[in-house]
Amino acid sequence: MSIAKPKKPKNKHAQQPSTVKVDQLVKDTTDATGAYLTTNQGLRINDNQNSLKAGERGPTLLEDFIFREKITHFDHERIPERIVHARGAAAHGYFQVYHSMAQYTKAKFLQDPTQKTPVFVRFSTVAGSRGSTDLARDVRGFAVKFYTEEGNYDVVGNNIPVFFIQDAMKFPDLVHAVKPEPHNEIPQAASAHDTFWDFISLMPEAMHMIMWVMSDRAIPRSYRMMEGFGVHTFRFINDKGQARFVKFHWKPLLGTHSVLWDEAIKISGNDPDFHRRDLWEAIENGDYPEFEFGVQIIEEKDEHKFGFDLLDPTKLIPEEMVPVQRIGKLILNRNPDNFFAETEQVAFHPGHIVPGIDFTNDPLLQGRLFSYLDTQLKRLGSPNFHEIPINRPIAPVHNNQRDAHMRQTINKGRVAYEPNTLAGGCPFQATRGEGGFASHAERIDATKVRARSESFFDHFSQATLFFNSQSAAEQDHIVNALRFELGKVETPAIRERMVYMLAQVDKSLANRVAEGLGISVPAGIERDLNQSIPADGDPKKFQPKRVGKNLGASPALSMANTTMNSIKTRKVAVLVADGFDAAPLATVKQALMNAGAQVKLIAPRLGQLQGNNGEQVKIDFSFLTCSSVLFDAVYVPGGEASIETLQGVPKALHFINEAFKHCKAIAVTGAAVDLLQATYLADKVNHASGKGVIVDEGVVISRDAAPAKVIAEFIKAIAQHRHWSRERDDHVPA
Ligand code: HDD
Repeated sequence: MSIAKPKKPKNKHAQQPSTVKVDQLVKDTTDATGAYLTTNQGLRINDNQNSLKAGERGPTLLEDFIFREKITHFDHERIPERIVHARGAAAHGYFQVYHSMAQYTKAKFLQDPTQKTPVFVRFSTVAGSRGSTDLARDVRGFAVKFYTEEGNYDVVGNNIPVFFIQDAMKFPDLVHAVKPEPHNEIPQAASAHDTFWDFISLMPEAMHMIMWVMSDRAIPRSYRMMEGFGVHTFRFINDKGQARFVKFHWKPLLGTHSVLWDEAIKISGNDPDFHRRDLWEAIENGDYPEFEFGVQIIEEKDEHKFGFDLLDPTKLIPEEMVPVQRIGKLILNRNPDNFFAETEQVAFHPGHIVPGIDFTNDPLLQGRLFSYLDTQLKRLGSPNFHEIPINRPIAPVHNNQRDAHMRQTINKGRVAYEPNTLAGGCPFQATRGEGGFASHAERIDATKVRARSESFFDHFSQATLFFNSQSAAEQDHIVNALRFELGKVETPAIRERMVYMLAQVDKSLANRVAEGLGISVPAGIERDLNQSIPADGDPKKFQPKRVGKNLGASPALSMANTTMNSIKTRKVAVLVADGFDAAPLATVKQALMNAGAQVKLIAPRLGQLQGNNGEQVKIDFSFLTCSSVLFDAVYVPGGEASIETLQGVPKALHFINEAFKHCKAIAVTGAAVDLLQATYLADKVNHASGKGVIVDEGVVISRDAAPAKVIAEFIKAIAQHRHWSRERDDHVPA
């Protein structure tokens, strides 16, 4: 028998004589233009310069309620920073699906290609505090809040598709190990210290993730140029109740690009806000960051066909095995108005979910489902954090939760329970057909155990697959990163344990790292590793086992295979002094800008400079206020007088050498070719003594060619991102 839906009872208050409603009289205070300065009670302030005193030279009076209100508010301005992912930057935007995904999921925001779902995305680093550098070697957070009409849905992911640990039980240990050491709070935002590597060297399951964080993925060029991943396997559920497994991906349309470690540490000094600024400026310039949403869908019957467990968050599904279908696009087109109100107070939670999407039993995900709500209570101070504007769903919220700190909603009526008759049964439950969330009815027949499935025990195969899939340059960078990180470790036994672990991934990798550390790979270290198993566990099961079979490679794992067809939003430095060659500069600049690049003029001093045709140009930076590491490419136009000046400016020569060292595209025209004689690119000039355009490992040289030819080669060289063959040139000291 079906029960008729209860009707909303008439609001008794509506029949009462109308009274003045204060909430309707409250003014919008978001814009202070033309407004008086007031206290928080709305009292206009007459003197914001002086506290109230007993005489001009007398003591301040306790009576000064204006002063006390101001200082009290100030004293309480900080809220606890996020325990992880404290440092971040965010943006608003929207998401649009390309075609209906109804076959796989009933999630409404994935049905209609004409519908735009608002989103708020926060990118972050994990280990550092709020004020730490953006360029730390670290995993980047990639958290997306979809404001759907069925409620908020959060994909709280990272820029790396796997994680350090398999069970949330180990998360506090991992985070304690990577954070600054507790006795002296050193080092900030860095994993290169003893406690991190002590822990990792005892956790074979971390080895796949370690390959990723030691790769250049951990030092992205921009938040706009990194991939994102949901990491865990989730479920898609369609309206027939059919479930499939799904992995989520974000693919940046500008490709996946990184900086070099030497650059990262220099950027950290030059501009610790590098990624935050880059995101902000791109949006202000109208270069809206774009990511495609990708899914890997796996039928339930195929759950066990992969040779690893889909519930194990230290594993990925190679794209060559299950292709990523790109199903929609995310566009970030608006900067926040207020960092604290939005970026700092936004509260993500993997448990914010909508009908059509569900969890799996991944033990890391299961633990996260507890942690995020708990952390919001601590950080935002109240279970009413969902009422903070940035967290408010666009879907209507009705329930019987009441009161608590800072409650904003003024609920009406006497009923705050369910079932009820006094409010006509409202608010009432929704059937599945009406969008009511019903958990996927997974069959579970199990023994209660504190244990891990043996299907989680292969800790090295995918670490090896990742290493095998990297280009020679990428492998070199992993070796160097490990030499750096372990070189900062002071305890010899930790270094030895780590190279032993690396030997289980790849012998040559271990040998190269060991050589840099001046040690050799030890034969066995089982005794130490026994610490990381349960007290009654079988040590044999947990010992590292080197990968036997040939795993081949997954080309999708290498950034060498990423998109390299555009120079959009790339930053090009132009080095000039008075008397620069004005005509080619104007043509090259315009062509680069037409292709979407940003061009900045750098000179020995700020102000205006004069070209060889008398034209004045405004200088963006002096050599003192910027550095080559903040740019993607360098162009030096000719002009005898300009080049003569630059030859006497060591910072200009260093700029070119450093850009060369970091494998960036460089173009020089006219008399600027002579400037190269004073740099470590002198060899290139000697080769380039002929006419026309000479292109050598991303260096474009021309004394006399028409700018059009130079431009075409320069754009091609910038789009390549980096010219790694130059790295073997180790004579450049920059
Ligand atoms: Fe987490 C924040 C991503 C495992 C507990 N996590 C946080 C953020 C991201 C992730 C992107 C920042 C969100 C924002 O911008 O506000 N976390 C991940 C991923 C994980 C992961 C991809 C593994 C696949 N996290 C993880 C575990 C736990 C937590 C296993 C605890 C059991 N994470 C938290 C947290 C944070 C958090 C303590 C800190 C601040 C916050 O939640 O809001 O609850």
